[in-house]
Amino acid sequence: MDDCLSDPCNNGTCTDTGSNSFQCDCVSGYRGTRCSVDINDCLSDPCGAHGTCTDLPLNAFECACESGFSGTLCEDDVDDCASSPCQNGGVCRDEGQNDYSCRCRTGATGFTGANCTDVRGGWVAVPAVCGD
Ligand SMILES: [Ca+2]
Ligand SMILES: [Ca+2]
Repeated sequence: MDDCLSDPCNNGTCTDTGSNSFQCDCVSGYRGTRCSVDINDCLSDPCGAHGTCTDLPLNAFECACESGFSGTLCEDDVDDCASSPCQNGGVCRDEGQNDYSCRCRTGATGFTGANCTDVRGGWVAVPAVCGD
């Protein structure tokens, strides 16, 4: 009789190989004698150090990225300078995960503070008013 009639291969193609014998040709992503084992696609740690991997059916997985990282494999360090946090002409530099630093403009009317919002020395140069 045809041992493939009962459809024993869950995720594969059955070949009758004789009396009470069959062989399953598994589709990619499954293994086992009846192709019922979903291969864990997270074993190779595809999401890296900044993501958590979830195995999905077939050859698929999903990465949940930790804060500050994005991309399919969480490989992109989010640009923390994108919102232009440095004020008054300060130059922003991305410092990795959820961090940035500002290099503030210095000089007579320089600025300081984390976002270059404080006037250096605590005074503001105002135009002199003449002929009051
Ligand atoms: Ca899988
Ligand atoms: Ca960053």
